[in-house]
Amino acid sequence: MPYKKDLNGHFKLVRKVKLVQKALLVKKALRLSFLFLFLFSSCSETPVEPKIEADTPQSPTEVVSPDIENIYPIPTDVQLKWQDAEMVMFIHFGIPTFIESHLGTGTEPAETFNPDSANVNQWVSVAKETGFKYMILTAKHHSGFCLWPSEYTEYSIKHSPYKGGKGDIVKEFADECHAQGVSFGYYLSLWDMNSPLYGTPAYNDYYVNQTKELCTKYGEVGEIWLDGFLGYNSSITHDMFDWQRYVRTTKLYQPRSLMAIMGPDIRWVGNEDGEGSETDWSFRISHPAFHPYSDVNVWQPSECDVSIRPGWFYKAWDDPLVKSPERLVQLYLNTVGKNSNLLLNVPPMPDGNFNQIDVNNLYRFRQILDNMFKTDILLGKKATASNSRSGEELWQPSSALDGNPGTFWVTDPSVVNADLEVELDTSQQVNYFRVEEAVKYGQRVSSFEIWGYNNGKWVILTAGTTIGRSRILKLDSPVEVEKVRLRLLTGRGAPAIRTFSAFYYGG
Ligand code: FUL
Repeated sequence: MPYKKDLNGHFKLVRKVKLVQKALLVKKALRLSFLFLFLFSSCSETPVEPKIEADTPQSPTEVVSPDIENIYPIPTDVQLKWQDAEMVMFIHFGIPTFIESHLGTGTEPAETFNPDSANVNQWVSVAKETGFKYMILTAKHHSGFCLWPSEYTEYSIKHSPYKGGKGDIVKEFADECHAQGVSFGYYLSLWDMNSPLYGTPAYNDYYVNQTKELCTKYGEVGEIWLDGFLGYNSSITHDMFDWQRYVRTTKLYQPRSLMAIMGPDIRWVGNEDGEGSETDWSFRISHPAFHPYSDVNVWQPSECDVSIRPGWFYKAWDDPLVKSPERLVQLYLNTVGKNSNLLLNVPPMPDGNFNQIDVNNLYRFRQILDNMFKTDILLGKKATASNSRSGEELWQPSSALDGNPGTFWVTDPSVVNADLEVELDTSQQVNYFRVEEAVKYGQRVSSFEIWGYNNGKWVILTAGTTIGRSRILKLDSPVEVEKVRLRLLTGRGAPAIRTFSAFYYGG
């Protein structure tokens, strides 16, 4: 019951926040008692060395603004974590790695799959070091060939030369992900060119059995990709598949997994070019195929899949066409900057390694991003707002400028239209803005503007519709500003802004 689960997730969040608040209170009390001890001991004749608690700096996530009202739907804690992760790495590896086509026919012999190794350590390390916290491996792509020794088909790694037929790349990959603290995920293609059952009702059992294998043998699963592509036979249609059963089975064994595309938790953005939408709501009307109720809004954030190469599988002739670091940065801005997650495919070569060009471009991409967002011009600056919710210090404007994603500025419940103004110490050049809503209480803002003040006048610099988990806006050219203003125009309720930041990046 995903709707109920949403609420459960929320209650868990509330409990978590309350626990953190309690812990902070205890910490405060401890500090006070140490102070009291210190004062008391300094009055006595024999000075006692006061035992003062080492001042451990609080990690920013320890401090959170108090709860506000939800504007439904809201994310589960797992969805929120996934959205905050921003980037997922896709690994397409299989029969097409060893042939010319990107699809195969389902009839290539299993021996075709013949990698020297599967350098899972490199895949996961590169992903982790360049900022990808989730990964998805094509356990089975459209050819039907399985990278694990499935009990339900002979078309798998067990009949390939890899490790003399004793190999299991899903296991190697999952183990490495778990060891490095990266979330393990898999893609299990629905379209199966090898299975004689495909297109018959019995295929549902086959698919569910393979789902069970993947959900029970490889530890915790993060994201599962359920591609909606059914192949080119027009007589095979979506209503021939038991989507509800796939969801039930998956959630039974992996209740905290996120089912993407033809699943209830993550939605496809609608293209495979890494292009987010100008207006992106992280929810939509429930889908009758995989939600057990109809006509209600459900939280389902978007994801943009795209390959670092022209195709999904590695082809040596694509080497000169690997996306440049600058193009990867653009993809980040067009996806994460538009309230979506970036799902970037990096396909290993037939020898089981990433190509060095892909690796170099990924590290350079990371370096550019880090430089771009290194210095937040608005961090800790003086801020005022046309309205702020009274009663809590952590709901005030400074909470949007403290670099802490757990705190936010929020207006009174009835105030949707509001300004947040920030004054800089000296005038500064700026060309990027980043705004984030506290979406754990629901997504609210539907239009906003950003203004800049210089030489005695305010001018509008940029504008947008939705904000959501993250919105990044790039100005055509840098401008000099003494003050900036975030103007929230319309929305579904009181705006709750956890981040308002600005950067200058000259490239
Ligand atoms: C598509 C598939 O047809 C492609 O081969 C690829 O796997 C992509 C991620 O999804 O629908």
